[in-house]
Formats: sequence, C-alpha cells, structure tokens
Amino acid sequence: MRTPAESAPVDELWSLAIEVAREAGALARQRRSEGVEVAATKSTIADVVTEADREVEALIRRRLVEARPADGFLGEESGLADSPDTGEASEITWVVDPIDGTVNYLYGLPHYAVSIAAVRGRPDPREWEALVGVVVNPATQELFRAAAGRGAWLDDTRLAVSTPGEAGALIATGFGYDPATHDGDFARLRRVMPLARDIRRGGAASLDLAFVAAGRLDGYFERGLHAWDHAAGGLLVTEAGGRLGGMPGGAPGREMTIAAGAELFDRISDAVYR
Ligand code: LIP
Repeated sequence: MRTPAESAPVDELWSLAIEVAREAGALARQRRSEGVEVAATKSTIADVVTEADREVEALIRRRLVEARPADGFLGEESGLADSPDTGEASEITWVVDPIDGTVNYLYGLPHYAVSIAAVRGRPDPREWEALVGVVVNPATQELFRAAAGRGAWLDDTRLAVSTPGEAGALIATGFGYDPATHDGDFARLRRVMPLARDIRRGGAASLDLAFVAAGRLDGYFERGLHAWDHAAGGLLVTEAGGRLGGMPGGAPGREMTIAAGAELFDRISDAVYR
C-alpha cells in the first residue's frame, strides 16, 4: 500500500497550510480588534457568521487557489468547490474552517482558531486520507501542525496524547446550536461523567482536538461536528498517537466524534453508546 509521504507532496502542502493559516490568523485577529458583529445566522439563530468568517475564508481560498489551482476546496462558509473545470484536477481537497469558535470570537473570548487541512480522496471523513492539518489560535499565536507520518507539533515540541491518572480524565465536549439535540447531548454527558475528573466546554472543536493531541485534555467527544471542524484537529490527534473515531468502528462525523488515547477512547465510546 502506498504511504502518503510516497505519493503526495506532503511537505509542500504542509508549508502552504502553515503559511496561509498564519496569514488568515493575522487577518482574523486584526478584524477582532476592530470589533465584530453578526452578519447572518445559519442553521439556527445561535449559529452565526460574521463578516470576518467570510473575509478570512475568501483569503484562504484565494491563497490556496493561487498556489495549487487544481485542488478542491471545502469551506464552512462557501461549501464544496471542486477543482477548476479546466486542466487536470488533483486528488487533494482543502478542508477549511476560517474561524472555528465563532461564538467565542463574537464575544471576544481568546479561544478561536483558523483550521486548515488537506485531504486526499473524496472530501468525506469516511473516505478521505488526511495529509496535513494546521490549527492556529490567533489570540495566543499558538500554531499546531501535523502531517501524515511526520508527527504532530506545537512549535518545536512533538506532541503526544496523555494517559489519565487515578483522579480520572479531563474531558471536553460541545453542544451543537440546535436546542432539539441538547437532551441527547446531556444524556451522553451524564454517562461519560463517571470517567471524568472534570469537564471542559471550550467552544472551538479544532482547539479541543489540538489540546487532546497536546495532552492538555485527556479526551473529547461531541455530536454534530462538520468535516471542517475536525479535519485538521483529527490528524493532530492521530499523529500524536491518539485515536479518532465516531460511531463504533466508524469515522468521525456528524453522528459523533471521539478523540483520546486508546484506552480512554474505548471507555468514552462505551459510555456514549451504552
Ligand atoms: C463550532 C465548534 C464548537 C461546536 C459547534 C460548532 P463554528 O464551530 O467548534 O465547539 O460545539 O457545534 O461546530 O461554528 O464556531 O465554526
């Protein structure tokens, strides 16, 4: 079987993702300092988009198209755009959340991120092969990066998932924007609670996943994520030696996303699906 390093320009994709994520992060931070307002609502009244989300996504897309015109693009704000009609399409798609943690961004909480991944194959988490992932928090300037077979990194520090101790696991979760799903979310949380020393709800899934990779959280689970929420962070977790999945035996996705070291992963999965 071919490995990503053998058959895709992983280093080129990785450098490009880092460069563009830094640039996009600087723009998001600049716009935040100028003041942010809701531009529109999406799935529910709580699911908002700001002008900055759109502007940052447009910048990322423009930069990626300039550098790699044959690649596809799947962005939170603009949806799926296939590779251009002219010329030969590559098998790479960029999966982008321009501002993950938009509600934190809106409220001025310094916990939001630009998330950029490059995947090979159909841009569906059940089928794709994640090649590179970059998550940058513009407020703290931390940049988490991973590439298939090259590990997960924060600056020069190689990341590794944690193993929880006797006091239990520090577990993050999230709740989607649709109130109709919250009873189910709370029922699952209740079942996971006995595993936890405490629970965190950070509000930016890509950073939850980056923090699992960095051992700042022991585990994470959430229902309702979109591909752009977990594409980059998911690779950080697996390259940091963790496990990433969804429903039992399945890929991460709308139904469920779970990330943790192997043993805790199984325990969270058992609790969620008991
Ligand atoms: C959000 C997440 C948040 C999650 C929401 C949503 P957005 O992304 O990262 O943690 O709970 O369901 O997906 O809308 O800020 O890009």
